[in-house]
Amino acid sequence: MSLDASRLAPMANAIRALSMDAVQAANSGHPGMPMGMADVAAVLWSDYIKFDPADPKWPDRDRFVLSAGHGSMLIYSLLHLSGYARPTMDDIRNFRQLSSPCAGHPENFLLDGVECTTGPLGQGLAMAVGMAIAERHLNTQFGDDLVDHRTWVVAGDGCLMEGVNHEAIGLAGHLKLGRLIVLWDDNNITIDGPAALSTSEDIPARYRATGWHVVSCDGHDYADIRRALDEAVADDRPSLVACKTVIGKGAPSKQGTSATHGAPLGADEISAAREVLGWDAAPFEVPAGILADWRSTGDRGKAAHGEWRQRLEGDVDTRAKFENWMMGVADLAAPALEEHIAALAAEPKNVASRKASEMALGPLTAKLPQLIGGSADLTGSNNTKTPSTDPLTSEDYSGRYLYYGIREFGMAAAMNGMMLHGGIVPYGGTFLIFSDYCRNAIRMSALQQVGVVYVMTHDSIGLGEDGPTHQPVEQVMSLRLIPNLNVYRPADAIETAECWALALQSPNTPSVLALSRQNLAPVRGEGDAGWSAASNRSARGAYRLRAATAERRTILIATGSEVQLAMEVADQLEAQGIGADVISMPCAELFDVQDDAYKSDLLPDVSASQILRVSIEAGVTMGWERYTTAKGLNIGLDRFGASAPAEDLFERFGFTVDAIVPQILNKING
Ligand SMILES: Cc1ncc(C[n+]2csc(CCOP(=O)(O)OP(=O)(O)O)c2C)c(N)n1
Ligand SMILES: [Mg+2]
Repeated sequence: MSLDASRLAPMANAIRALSMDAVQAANSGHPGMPMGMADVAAVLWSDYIKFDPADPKWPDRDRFVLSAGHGSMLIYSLLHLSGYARPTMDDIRNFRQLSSPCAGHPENFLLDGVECTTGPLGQGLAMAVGMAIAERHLNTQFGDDLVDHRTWVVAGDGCLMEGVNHEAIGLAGHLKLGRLIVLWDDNNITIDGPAALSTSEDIPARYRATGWHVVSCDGHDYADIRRALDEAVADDRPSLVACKTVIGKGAPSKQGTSATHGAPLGADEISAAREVLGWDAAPFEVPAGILADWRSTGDRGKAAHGEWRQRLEGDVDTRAKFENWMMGVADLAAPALEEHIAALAAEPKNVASRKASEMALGPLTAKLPQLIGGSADLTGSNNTKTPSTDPLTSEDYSGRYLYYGIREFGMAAAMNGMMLHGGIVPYGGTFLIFSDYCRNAIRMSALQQVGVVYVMTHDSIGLGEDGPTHQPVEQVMSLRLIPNLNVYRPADAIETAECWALALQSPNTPSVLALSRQNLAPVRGEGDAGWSAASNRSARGAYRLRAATAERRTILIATGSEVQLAMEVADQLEAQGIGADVISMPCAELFDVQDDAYKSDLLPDVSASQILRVSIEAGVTMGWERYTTAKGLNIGLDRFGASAPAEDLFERFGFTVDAIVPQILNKING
C-alpha cells in the first residue's frame, strides 16, 4: 500500500511509545532497539511482509524472526498493532509479568506470530536459516502455489558478532537461500558502549565473502529503506540489509548511546521523547487513525491467504498430500519400524548402536518423507545417511540430506528452525563430545518444544584410540540436566530402533540418541517377535531385562554399552548364588515420569542391606545416586579417558566383570 512518510512516521512512533512505556512500567527491558528499528519495521510491515493476523499459523506466511530478542517490545508492538488476537494492550501493559505472554524475550510457545524463541544472540538468525531451507525444500514438493514465502530477520550487532553467525551465514550463502533477508540494526552500539570498543570487522565484506548480497540504507529514511528492501528482494542471494540506525531514536538526551539499550528511559526522558516525537497520546493508547493504518498492514496478506486457500482447496490430491505432510510423523514412526524390529528379533545383530541407528533410519526415511537428515561432516561416522536421502543442495532443494559442514551449532540451530517452520522433522549427527559445541541450541530445542533428533555417536571411552578429547565422560549426564530433553542411550539394535520410535513420537520434546562406535552384543530379541508401538519396552524409560534367579540381592541398572556388561556381571553373581536383576535404562527421563507402582516394582523400596542397587555407565557417576541411593554402588568414570583401543580402556577403567563383581560382593557382605 506504500504509505508516505506522513503516515509511516506516526506508525513508527506508536512502536516507540509502546516500547518506552512498557519498559518503564515493567521497570526493566530494552527500549533502544525497538525505537531504533521502528521505522524499518513500519516499512517492512506495511509494504513487504506477508502475514494474516486472523490465521497466524497459515503455512505460507512469511516468517519474521526477531533475532535481537532483547528488543522484544518491537515484536509485541508489531503483533498488537497489526491486529493479532494477542498480545492485547493489557498483555503489553503487563510486559515481563507472570500474567502476560509478553515475556522478557519473545517465546514461541506463548504467542502466535513469534516464530521462535530468541534472546541468546545469534541463534535467531541461525534458526532463520533453517526456516529458509525448509521453505525451499517444501517448495519442491508443493510448488509456488502452496509454498512461496520469505524469511525476514531483525538482527543486532550482537547477533552478527556471535560465532554461530559465521556458521549460519556460511551455510545460507552456500545453499543460496535467496529468500532469506536479514535486517541488521546497524547502530554501532552494544551494551558496553560503542561497538568500536570490541570490533573493527568489515561485516559487509564477511557476508559478501560467504555468498551474500549486501546493501545498506538509512534506517530512518522510508524511501531509502524501501530501495534497499527492493534490492534485497530482487537479488537471488541471501541478503544482508545494513540499516543505519540510531539506538533509542526519539529519546532526546539518550538516543545514540548504550544508555537506551537495557534500562527504562525514566519519566523525564519519556516525556521529552513524547515532545520530540509529537506523540501526545496517553501511555498504552494509540490514536485511532494510526491504529487503522497499522491494522490495514494485514490486508495484503489476508488477500494472499484467501487466494492460497482457494488453490489448496482446488486440488483434492494436493490438499490431501499437504495436510498429511503437515501432520508430522508422530503416529507413523513406530509402525514404520515394525518389520525392521521383527527381523532383528528373528535374527539379532551384533552391531554398533550407530549402525543400528542407520538400520532403523532405512525404513524410517523410506516411509516418512518429512524426515531430513544431515551431519556436521561426520556422515560416515554418524551413520546418518540412507538411500532415501539424497543431498539437499543449492541446485536441488528436493534432497533430504544436509551436509552441514563442520558447523555443529549452526546445524542444531538450523534444525530448530526447520522444525519450527513446520513440515519437516530434522535429525542431525555429530560426535557426542561436540554436543557441548551446540549445547545452547539443544537447550533451545527443549525450551521451544521442538522434537528434533540429535544423533550423537561415539558415546564413551568405547570410541577408543581418538582419546580423551573425543571421549564423552560428562556429556550424557549433563544432557540429562536439560528439562524437556530425552536422552537415550540404547543397549542394542532393538533398543536403538525403539528409541528412534520414541524420539519421533514426541514432536514437542527433542531427543539425543547417544550411540556407540563399538559393536554391541544383542540383549534383546527373544520375546520381540510381534513388536509394535505398544510393546516398546524402552517406552517406560527403564525395564527389567532379566530377573534374578537366585534370591535377589542386587539390582544392576545399566545403559547402552554397559547393559551387556551388567548381564555378564549378573551371570557371575548368580553362579555364586546371588540373585541379580538387570535393568536396562535407555532413557532416565521417561522412567522418571512413570507411576510409583512401576518404579517401585523395578526399584523396590527396601534397604541396601537387603537389595544393593548398582549403576553401571561409562560416564560420570554423579546423578546415579538418584537411582542407587546413597548406600548403592556407582560404577562409572569420574576422570578423563585415555587414548587406546576400547577393550584396553574398559579394562583399565574397571568396566569388566572381574573388577565389578568383587565390589558388589564387598558391599553385599560388608
Ligand atoms: C549469547 C548472548 N550473549 C550475551 C547476551 C546478553 N546481551 C543481550 S543484548 C547484548 C548486546 C547486544 O548488542 P546489540 O546486538 O548491538 O544490541 P543493541 O544494544 O544495539 O540493541 C548482550 C551482550 C545475550 N542475550 N546472548
Ligand atoms: Mg547494536
